[in-house]
Amino acid sequence: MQRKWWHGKTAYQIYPKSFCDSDGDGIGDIRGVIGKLPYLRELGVEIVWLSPVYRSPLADQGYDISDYYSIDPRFGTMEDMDELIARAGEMGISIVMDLVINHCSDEHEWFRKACADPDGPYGEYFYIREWHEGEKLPCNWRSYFGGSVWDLLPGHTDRIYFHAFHKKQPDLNWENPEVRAELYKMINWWLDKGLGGFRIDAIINIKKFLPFRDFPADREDGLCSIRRMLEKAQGVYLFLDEMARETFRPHDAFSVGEVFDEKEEDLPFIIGENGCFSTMFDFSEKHIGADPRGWYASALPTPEEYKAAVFAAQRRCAGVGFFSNIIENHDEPRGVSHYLPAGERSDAAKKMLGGLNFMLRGLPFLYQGQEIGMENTVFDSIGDVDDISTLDEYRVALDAGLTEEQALAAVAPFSRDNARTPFQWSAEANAGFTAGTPWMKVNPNYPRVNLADQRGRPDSVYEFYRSLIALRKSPDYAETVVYGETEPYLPEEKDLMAYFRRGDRTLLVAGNFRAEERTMPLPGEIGALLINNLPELSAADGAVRLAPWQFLVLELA
Ligand code: TEU
Repeated sequence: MQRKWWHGKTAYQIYPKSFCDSDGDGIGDIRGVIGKLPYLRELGVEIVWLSPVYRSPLADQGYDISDYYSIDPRFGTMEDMDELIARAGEMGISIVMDLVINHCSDEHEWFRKACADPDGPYGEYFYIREWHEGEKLPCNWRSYFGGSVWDLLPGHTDRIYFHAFHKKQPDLNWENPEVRAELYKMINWWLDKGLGGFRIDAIINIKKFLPFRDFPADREDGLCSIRRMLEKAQGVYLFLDEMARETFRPHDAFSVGEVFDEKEEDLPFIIGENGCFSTMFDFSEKHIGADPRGWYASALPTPEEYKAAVFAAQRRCAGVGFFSNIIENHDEPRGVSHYLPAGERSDAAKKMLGGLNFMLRGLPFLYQGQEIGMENTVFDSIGDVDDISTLDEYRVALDAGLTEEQALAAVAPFSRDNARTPFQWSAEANAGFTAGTPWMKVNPNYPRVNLADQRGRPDSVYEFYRSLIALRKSPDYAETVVYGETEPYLPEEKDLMAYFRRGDRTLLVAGNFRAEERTMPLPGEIGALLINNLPELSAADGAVRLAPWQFLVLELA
């Protein structure tokens, strides 16, 4: 496998709105990130992905861009952004921005021009169709945030436009070469500034299954999940390969795709040696327990399901490329609340889950707050919810007959807002996030879970993550930790997740995924104990006793 500059690094996602507020307006900003660069260096991360900070009405928190060439004033200025890229660079940190190019905002100039003259050139930038009251829509696909993908074109009664996500996020027409050229120009403009690369949003959606047509309805609304069309659409990799050729490759830029539902045979085109992206997120765990009826009917993953999904993903990418491994992001609940049994919030369990994920082959991506064990938040009422996706799922739950109280309780564990509460820096007011009023309520657990309490405390979740990152970088072990193959160990043992990493050394990674002690036979002599999330190790007679939630990285002799 050809070595790349980013392979051995640890990546970190920042959700700028909730990271650090430098000016007291209650909204995190770029200057807040600049102020925390020394923190990020102390943690040891070297690639930092910022969720969108471009100019935006923030209908979907910045995933609705109205100007790709400017920074939203709420986040700062272009000078701030340039300074962030430069200062991070001096510290050995590459800044990666979000690339939201499946759609733009309905407030983008292109869409405004399309509305003003749908038959003119900008009409071709979007999917606009003629339609008259009472007529059937071109297709019955349900948008990700609920309702039809079609809406009336603003200012018109006889035109409609397509949006896979919110109606304020009209899809760009990638079939139009002019659109692609405009987007590539913009990408290169950013890369020329010295940006490390991009995380590419919702990218699998850019190829539509055309001409538009219906699929069998899967809910009572008569619509069908838009994922049905993704299964049929062919040729997305032609677009992506062109984009890579025109932008990422000449810059040797890092790119991580938000790719869902990929087919196994497509993996080499996506993340292989000449793939269109450097890497893509492994989302296979995200769909465990998902019910087509909606969040209200979905179940949380069990440890066995989690383990099976992770091992299957490791098998799929072996010999092909690197997945980016996560337990959470800004679209998901907190990993420790999602993958650990309900109510389990011990530091040991949090470290075990983080360690099992971090030590997999691939690029570890931490999400802000994961390193201190941040948990899902509490919603006292639906009024506490900001996220459009959660509001939609709440409505779906009500439509299914749940009471308001039941609906809130049912969607809360899946809410994207769980990950979007402000970072918990300290036990001071607003968790030290802002001197003003935070745009979103701070998780009430911040006096218990915060960075100030954990920094320098050797048994904290934070110091545990630092030791994982240090191991990944250590000259003696990097080769194996980064490039070693993954081989499951005793995969049929219930609630034990263990695997080898085989490189120039052999490591055994093991986590006891339950609140009871157990014994695990050892496949060889222990050469060295590299990581232990508990103070003791008890090994004798070719076996090791694992305390509840114990996590170990052992080097075998
Ligand atoms: O997400 C794309 C996506 O398909 C899902 O993660 C989806 O947002 C989620 O399942 C809904 O609950 C990306 C971004 O990560 C997300 O924040 C944006 O809302 C979305 O694209 C639109 O840009």
